[in-house]
Amino acid sequence: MFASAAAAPSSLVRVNPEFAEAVLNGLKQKGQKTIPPSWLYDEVGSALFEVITVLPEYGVTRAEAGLLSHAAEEIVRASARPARIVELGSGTGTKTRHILSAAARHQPVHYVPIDISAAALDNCAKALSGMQNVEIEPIAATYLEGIHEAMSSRKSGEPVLLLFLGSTIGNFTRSEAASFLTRVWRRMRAGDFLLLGADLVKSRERLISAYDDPIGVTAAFNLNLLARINRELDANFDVEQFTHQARYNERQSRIEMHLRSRVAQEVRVDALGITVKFVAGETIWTESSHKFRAEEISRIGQRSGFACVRQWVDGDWGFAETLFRKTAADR
Ligand code: AVJ
Repeated sequence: MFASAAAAPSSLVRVNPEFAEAVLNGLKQKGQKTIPPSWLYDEVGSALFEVITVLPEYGVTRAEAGLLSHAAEEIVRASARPARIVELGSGTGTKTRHILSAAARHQPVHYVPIDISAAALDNCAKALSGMQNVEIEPIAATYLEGIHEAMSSRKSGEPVLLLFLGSTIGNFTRSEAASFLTRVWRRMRAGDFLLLGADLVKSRERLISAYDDPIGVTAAFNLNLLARINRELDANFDVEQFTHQARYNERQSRIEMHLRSRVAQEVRVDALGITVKFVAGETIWTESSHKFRAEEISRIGQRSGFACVRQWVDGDWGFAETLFRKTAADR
């Protein structure tokens, strides 16, 4: 086990035990080293991700914002003019603003962003604070715990629109995505809606330049994970001895981000009391970003118990917004 007081880092930052455990498990496992993508988003990583969303090569966020701004009124009408809108991941609220203002034209709206990061919730609440007719009730929790809380604190009979945007679903494998949506379905009530944003399959060239942009923002976003391990877990990664790599796995239609060791090297992680060996060319796998076919998204939702109400597709970039409804209380 890692948690020994004697090996505590010299920095004043308190060690996040979940981060410590993820890094320990990920770097000590035999074969492919892996660290889950949620750890890319410390303060620096989140700021770099915001830059990624405005890069010309990364069309994901622009495509979704365009869809939401054009279809907001339709989405709100198709989801029974919801008075309670719950969102997984709070982001900066820029995309959600379109939906909120369309819904708030009909009636006062409660907006419930769910995020593990209290800082992210704060930013989101600040960004959306001035909105007419919108009351914000943030929940700091994991997605599934947060949904449970957001669903049970509603007024009886009040249907919910749940937003899961940005293609965050793409971080799951296909089978994980289906079981996650089943768990979401269980926490919802009949008559509730789910709006799911997902990035679509496109050419290898577009995907590689979206995830390995020419000015290196995505590389910095990925490499920051090593700098974060240095900062928070007292490690001595020489960040310059690693490179960012984006691979397209055609069979799984997903981008895989890796951090590749340029040379054979050893790295100490003092807070964990371990030394990690890398052979030249060995990688840490830091993210998978799955790309879907539009019909596939409705099928995944249907397999989890939802009825597909409608889909909006941006054909220029290739992004889909799919609206699902929970029709019955059990299946
Ligand atoms: C936030 C998970 C949707 O997969 O496109 C962007 C994260 N990683 N560039 C994505 C990301 C590298 C992003 N998601």
